[in-house]
Amino acid sequence: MNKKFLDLGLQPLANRYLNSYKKLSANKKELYKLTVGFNTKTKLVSLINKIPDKKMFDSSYPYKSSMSKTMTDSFKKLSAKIKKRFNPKLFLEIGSNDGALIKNFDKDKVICVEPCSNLAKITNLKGYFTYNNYWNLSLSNKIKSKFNFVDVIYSANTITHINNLNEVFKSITNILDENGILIIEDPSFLECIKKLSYDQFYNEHIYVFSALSVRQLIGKFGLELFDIEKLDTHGGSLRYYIKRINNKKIKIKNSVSKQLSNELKFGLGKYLTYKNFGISVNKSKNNLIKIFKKLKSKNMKIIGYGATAKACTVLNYCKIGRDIIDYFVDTTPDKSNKYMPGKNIKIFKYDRKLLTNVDYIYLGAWNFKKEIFNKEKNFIKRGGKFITHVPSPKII
Ligand code: JHZ
Repeated sequence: MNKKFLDLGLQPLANRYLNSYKKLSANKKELYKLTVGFNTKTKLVSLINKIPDKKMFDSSYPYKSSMSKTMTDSFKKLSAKIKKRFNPKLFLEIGSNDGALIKNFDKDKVICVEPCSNLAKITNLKGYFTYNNYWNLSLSNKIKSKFNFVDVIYSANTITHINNLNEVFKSITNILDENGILIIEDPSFLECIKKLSYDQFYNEHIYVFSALSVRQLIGKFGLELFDIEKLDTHGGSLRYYIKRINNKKIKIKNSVSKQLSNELKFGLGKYLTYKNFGISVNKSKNNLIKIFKKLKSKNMKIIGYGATAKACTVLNYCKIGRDIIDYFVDTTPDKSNKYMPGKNIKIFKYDRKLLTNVDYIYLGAWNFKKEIFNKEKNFIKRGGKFITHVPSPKII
């Protein structure tokens, strides 16, 4: 049974940056309920109100994985690891975005799948064979008829964006070699709860996985976990290594039982833990608002750094608007000169000059804190401060 534990109010679609200033009243039709539930049987955390994928992933999807050095470094390391550990003859990436990972592989050994045509175009132009498609059974059959079987399938921050998980895994097992490996990587609900990072919830994140829920989910398809890696990326993620249950050649590592027992110890099997998370989120909201109001009462100039999908949730949930944050800066070209959904705060292409005379910066991309602090040493040196809501609202 799916039991609601979090209500983030009415929210616009994240990653739908507005081309011009729009009054919220004119925008009401484009707001959707954002509530989150926990399935007590499957242990899966999911949005209650789901948005059709065609409304989210199309020809103008702005997010590009290669916009941060942290991510490109992480993908470089991972590709070396995959080559060494599994030596794939044919590697398939589901949700290849702008090719941040596959650029580390030989072109003739890679198949990409990407539903956003603007992104699929990038990898196709670079010479990587890319299907501009959603991941589903009909595509899987198409790939099977052309390539037969694939020995390594990888997907980061994509599976959790697809509503029909049964079709996702059916389509994977349809083409995965009998000794093949599936690797998926997504934010960890355990980290989300520890960091109180409720901004992991927005329309695109239909699910936030735990090892507990992934184990249940894949078991139905004759798959099992054989290794789990903890990652710092995207606020704390898990990389799940999966094989067919029938494949006895690969040993199951201790990392699997360790993660599962940590999650159980933390209470991820019980609804009460989720309910308490919901209560803490509400407190976090009130504390963040207090910080902003206090600073504004002293006429401080505040801007946002990283016009993330996550920030969209925070701004709309906490009702933080243009009266508090003057503008956002972001390096992504497709976000430049647009406005934050729902709150109409302007986004400028990142330029260090935009940080002059700024007193406080709200970290929209708190998951890249290290990289950003490194880049903004001068701002910090001259006494500039950052505001974050993770793990609790504070000035740093
Ligand atoms: P970032 C997106 O979420 C959407 P977002 C998606 N649904 C998902 O799952 C994750 O990504 C993976 C900018 N930036 O990665 C670049 C700077 O301006 O936290 C990005 O716009 N300067 C697919 O949007 C944003 O911040 C910098 O120095 O929450 C980061 O977005 C750095 C490091 C980043 O994902």
